Amino acid sequence: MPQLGEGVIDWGKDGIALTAEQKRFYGHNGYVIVRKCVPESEIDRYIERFNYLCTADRSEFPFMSVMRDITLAKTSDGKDVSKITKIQNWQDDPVLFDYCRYPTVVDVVKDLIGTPSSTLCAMHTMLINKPPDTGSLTSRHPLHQDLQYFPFRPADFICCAWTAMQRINRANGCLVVVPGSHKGPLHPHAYPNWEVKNQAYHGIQDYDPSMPRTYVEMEAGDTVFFHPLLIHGSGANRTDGFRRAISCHYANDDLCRYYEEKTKSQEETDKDVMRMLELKTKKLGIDINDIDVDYSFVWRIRSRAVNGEKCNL
Ligand SMILES: O=C(O)CCC(=O)C(=O)O
Repeated sequence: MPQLGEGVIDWGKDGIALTAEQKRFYGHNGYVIVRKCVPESEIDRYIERFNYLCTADRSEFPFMSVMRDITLAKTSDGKDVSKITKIQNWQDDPVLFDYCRYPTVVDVVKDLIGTPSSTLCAMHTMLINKPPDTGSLTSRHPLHQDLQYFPFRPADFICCAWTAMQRINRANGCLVVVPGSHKGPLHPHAYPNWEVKNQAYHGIQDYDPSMPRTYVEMEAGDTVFFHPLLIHGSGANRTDGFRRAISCHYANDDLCRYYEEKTKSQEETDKDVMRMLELKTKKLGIDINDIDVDYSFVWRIRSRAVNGEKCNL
């Protein structure tokens, strides 16, 4: 029997959205796939909004970050949708935030990290537009654990929802997961030993390649929910089209708290994230070195309750 979320989650009982069997699958494997979780009509709205946000005046969304693939960045005018690989931190965008609040998604997350009355916070929002690989394999995402980036705990009350916005398979770079790896420790991360690499895409250093991997192939609207210690990544996009997915990391606001302790490798990741924030806020005329800002501050200003009112995060 899984021990995750002991005392809060009843793994033997059906939840609001998941059967007991689906919940147990998550407990054993660290992920569960819910097919057709988000309707295509919603996905179409998010795609339309993504296209708008890429070209819009960004001063309306000062904290949203727009990332470009390292090999495409130099060839772009910054607003060319085809060069944008990811938009993050769109928690204040009224259209995209509907994804974080989408009732089926929220119900599944409550089944995995809370109870029907738990307050959930959206901690990190992303829409990933994986570009066709330029030949440098920079469209890959190295194997990593999301907890590496998070200064809040306990890990068992954090969960990511990642929804395919189209058919996603091995050809266009589906997610790859190592089932059961969420039961292990947080491994040391660093930049991978690749010739060219994207900023803040850190990977596990002591990865054991003999661990069996599962390729998560999905159709539009299918959603995979996964634990923040689950080892995962994604392959290169070897097709001519973009591969899109939308995701939100949730934390149970009743049970999670910010946490100061970090490993040496987390200190390096945190520095990278802080450097990115520094560049962003400089453009807004704010020097974060002039104010007393720690790493948890970055997350406090991003987190948004998806139901109820946040008290802790
Ligand atoms: O969508 C992908 O390719 C992987 C995304 C991911 O794992 C991440 O951004 O942490």
